Amino acid sequence: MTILNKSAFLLAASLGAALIFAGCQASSPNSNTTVTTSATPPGAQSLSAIPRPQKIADLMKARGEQDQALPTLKIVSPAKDATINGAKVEVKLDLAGDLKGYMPHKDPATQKGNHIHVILDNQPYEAYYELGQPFELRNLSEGKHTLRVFPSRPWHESYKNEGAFQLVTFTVKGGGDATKPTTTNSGQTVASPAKSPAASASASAIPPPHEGKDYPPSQAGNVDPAKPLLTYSRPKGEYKGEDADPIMIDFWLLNGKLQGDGGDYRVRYSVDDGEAKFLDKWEPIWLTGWISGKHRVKLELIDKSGNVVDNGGYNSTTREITITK
Ligand SMILES: [Cu+2]
Repeated sequence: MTILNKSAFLLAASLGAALIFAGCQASSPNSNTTVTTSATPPGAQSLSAIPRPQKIADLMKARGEQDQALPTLKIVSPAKDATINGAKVEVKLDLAGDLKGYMPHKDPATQKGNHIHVILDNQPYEAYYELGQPFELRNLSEGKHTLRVFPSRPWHESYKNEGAFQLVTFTVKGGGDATKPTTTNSGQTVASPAKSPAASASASAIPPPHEGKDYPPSQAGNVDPAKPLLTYSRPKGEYKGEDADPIMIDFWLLNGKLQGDGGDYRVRYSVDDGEAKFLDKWEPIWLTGWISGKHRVKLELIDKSGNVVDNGGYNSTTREITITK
């Protein structure tokens, strides 16, 4: 930067700051009278990307070398193209690679920790913490399904190294029952149609339930694992309080490079069907400016011509999230 450019930049920056400051000052005395004529409609949301939050940078520092780990996964069960009788499928994974201390586990005190993102078909991921026990995919509908897995950090940012992501297709014969009770992620029954008093009395003697999830019906997309595949990971579910701003967008990209990484592809995202924005590097971003309520986040893999890359429908995914500030 030349000296002239630098001073022009500084001048522009200070002018900008002065304008913002002046704006604040000017608006406050009349705020009582101008509030109803404001140009901003109530509930409008303006999002902007910010650098990795300090909170997360601090977490990384506290983890030693873990963020430089190169964890790899192997799906031991279900086997590729397996046919499984019954609605329950056990997921068993082998974790290997250069782990540098990386190990999935939920800390009972904080309810946080390294975990695996487990994705059935194109449903929102489930978190899987204790790999010593299988993760149960329960109440699966009959037919073909896909399973995708990849390792994640406590703040849900995925590991993006070669071998971290795995996908298998399998088939369920004799599917699940939509009238089954709903269970939580840890497998505890939330609402059961019948429970005997004896079962409750001996509850403390029952070993803790496996991690798992009762799934609503879904089918596999017609996915070609050799073609570019975008896997939506975050955001999902509910965000409350200090977790509600900023919110991270993160994804897994298989068989393709983004333009900023020397490839041909782009990831297009939009929130609440608003203006489309592009991600040209495979890394998470953090968006700030969310307002309370339900929001739709859409992530798509786009080719050079600006079209969504077809791969079984998975390359265009929309999730609804709920924010409570
Ligand atoms: Cu996660």
